[in-house]
Amino acid sequence: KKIVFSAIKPSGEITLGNYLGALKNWIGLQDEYECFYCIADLHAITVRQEPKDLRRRVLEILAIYIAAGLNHEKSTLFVQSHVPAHSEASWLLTCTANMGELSRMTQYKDKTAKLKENTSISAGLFNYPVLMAADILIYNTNLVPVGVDQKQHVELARDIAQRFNSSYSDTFVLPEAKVSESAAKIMDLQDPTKKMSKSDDNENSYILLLDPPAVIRRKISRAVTDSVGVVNYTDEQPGVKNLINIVCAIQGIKPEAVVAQFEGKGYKDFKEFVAEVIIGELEPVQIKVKELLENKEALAAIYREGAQKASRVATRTLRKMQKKIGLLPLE
Ligand code: AQP
Repeated sequence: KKIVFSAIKPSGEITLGNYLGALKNWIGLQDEYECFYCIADLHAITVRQEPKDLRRRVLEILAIYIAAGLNHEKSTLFVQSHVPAHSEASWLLTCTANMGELSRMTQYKDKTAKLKENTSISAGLFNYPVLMAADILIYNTNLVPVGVDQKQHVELARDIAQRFNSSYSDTFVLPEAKVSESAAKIMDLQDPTKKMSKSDDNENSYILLLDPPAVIRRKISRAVTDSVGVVNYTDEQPGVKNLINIVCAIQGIKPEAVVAQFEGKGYKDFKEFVAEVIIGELEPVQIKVKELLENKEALAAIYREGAQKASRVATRTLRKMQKKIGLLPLE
């Protein structure tokens, strides 16, 4: 079986963007591939997190994974920091990556550009793509299902793998990004020229997976559109286009079908429809999340088992890397 790896970082609550761009697409891969789905807590701490929020969110995200349809008997569900091989492999790959390629990563440039002047930037934020390369490579991953914003990082992982393979000898499988079409990039509801992000300061800019129906209705009704007043699927109307994309990603239909449905109708009707589509998708997941969070021991059993399964594979690759580099084995 080919191998799939993907992760979400608990740097905020999961958004509709994370769900449609990533998680929803992971579910269908479980039968065909051997899947490793991780909660990337080490990635979240590249910017400061409140310790108790971070702990709560990791468990919540595990519950969301399961509620959305990931099955721990088919896939390996685990927490990144529970598998030390990620950090160890990351250092080894830090010595393979170079400053130039890391400086060219657009996510790093965007994130640092947003920081206020004189805010110190952690070296972790700069090194983030190397840790991500380690995440992917230690499982011999073939496919990485991600949103389009992460495509560049997967390509970097591939470059680093290739370099390691040619400096030592064939070690890593070369991974490929798998980007879903309609949900590749869900945009910010307040500024549809930038992507929806969980760490945005303005809560109206995103829908959270756990937002109650009333909040979803309110946020969608406030979503920025335009003065055209007609539901069209075009770059000239990025706000409307984004709402159409959301519907398409949820219902698996084409934009033209949504446009046809709203011919002769205004944005109010359209937005009410979009909100109900989102609620219809998220409500059943929310109910299951609540149930799962009532039994924390059962969740702990799942992440413990996941860590064991992941560690077996990851440690094997790590040992291979150490040996090729020339580190003296302990045993
Ligand atoms: N707006 C989006 N549309 C489609 N896919 C998205 N993803 C993120 N935002 C969108 C995909 O979600 C997965 C998990 O992302 P992540 O948590 O690892 O990091 P991120 O891409 O940096 O996500 P955020 O929400 O923007 O987090 P912050 O604000 O903390 O940086 C990835 O597959 C990503 O492509």
